[in-house]
Amino acid sequence: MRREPAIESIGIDTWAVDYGLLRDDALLAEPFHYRDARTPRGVEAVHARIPFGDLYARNGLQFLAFTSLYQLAADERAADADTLLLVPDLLAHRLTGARVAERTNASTTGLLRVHDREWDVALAERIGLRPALLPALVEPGERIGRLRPELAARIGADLPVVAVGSHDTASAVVAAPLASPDSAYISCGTWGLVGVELAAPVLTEEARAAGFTHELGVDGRIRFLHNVTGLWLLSETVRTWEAEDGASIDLPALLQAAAAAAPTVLFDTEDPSLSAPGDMPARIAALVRATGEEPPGDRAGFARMIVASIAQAFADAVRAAAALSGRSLDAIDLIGGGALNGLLCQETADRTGRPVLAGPVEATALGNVLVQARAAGVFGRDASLEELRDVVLRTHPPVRYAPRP
Ligand code: LFR
Repeated sequence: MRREPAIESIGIDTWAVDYGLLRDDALLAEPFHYRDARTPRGVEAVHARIPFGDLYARNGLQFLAFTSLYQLAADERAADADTLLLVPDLLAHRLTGARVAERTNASTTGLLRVHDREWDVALAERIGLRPALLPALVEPGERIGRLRPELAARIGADLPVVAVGSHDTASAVVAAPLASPDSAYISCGTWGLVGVELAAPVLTEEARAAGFTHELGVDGRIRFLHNVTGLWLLSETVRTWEAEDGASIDLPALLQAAAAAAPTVLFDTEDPSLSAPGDMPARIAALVRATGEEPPGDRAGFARMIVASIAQAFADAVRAAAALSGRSLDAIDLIGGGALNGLLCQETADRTGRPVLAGPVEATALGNVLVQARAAGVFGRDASLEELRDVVLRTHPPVRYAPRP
């Protein structure tokens, strides 16, 4: 039976690492996006004060130049602020007036200790940040506050804002079915977040060298994963072609043609030249030519090369996740928008030799809503993540892609 009960609460998730700085409740300036050229400026400043190996031992994060602590080290406005709020917390503050830091997303700042999951005050001071900027941490499921009265009046509902896995990837992993402990996940949108769920960190030299991160999940789980460049490469390419054509491109038709195109040369999706917005086809072609190969001359072939290269990077990361965590691998849950890309799912199955279970597509939204529903008592307040995932499996059966020989 379909039921459409009234809205009970609001839960907010967004991408990670980006933040706003407040003074006296007002934003000091528009937040920067992590793909902005400003972002890597702080890397040297931080590493001059604390080498990367020491950082990894404290925060367990893979090196990404846009991790909040590097951004903050290059942000002159931090000196004038009284509060730092990550994007979902900033939105929650606008809605409720409360200033909190939801823990899963806080774990992407680099300023949370991997061992006890509290703010690393000593690290903040060492990189010149006043610890008073860091708000109290809250867990997914905790109430952040109620709508400001003027907002409640405007929409005619006095709703609570409830903390969820406010890092979109944390919410997505809640809705990854993970039917066996040997399941890996790939949360695929702009990025592919490739990994496994763990109960305890794997802070080995090998994990550090392989770029594996320890982001926090809902219910204290650890998202042991590696950021792989995802469909960003395809969407930026399509954006460039659309600008050339002055017309929009039919993506499903392009992917269908790509699936029918001949297998192509691959390129390194992790090349730093591909991370900023811009003319993606030209940059990819330059990378391919630098290896002495020629990129496909038509768009279908080019799209196939992009998708297969992403799938290869996924396969490498899935294997690394299994080896580093000591798991054998029996299936891969590919969740998020990438689950709609049949070519990507099939190529990933082929290149890992494991079945890919695709979906749910709206994993992030589902994971967000499930945590709110649990907080509202829908499943019992102590329902486990496994019980929530069971709901996902029953309501969103995945599409199976078997590996081809
Ligand atoms: C995915 C994501 C990734 C994070 C990147 C930047 O949307 O949140 O998990 O590494 O965006 O925030």
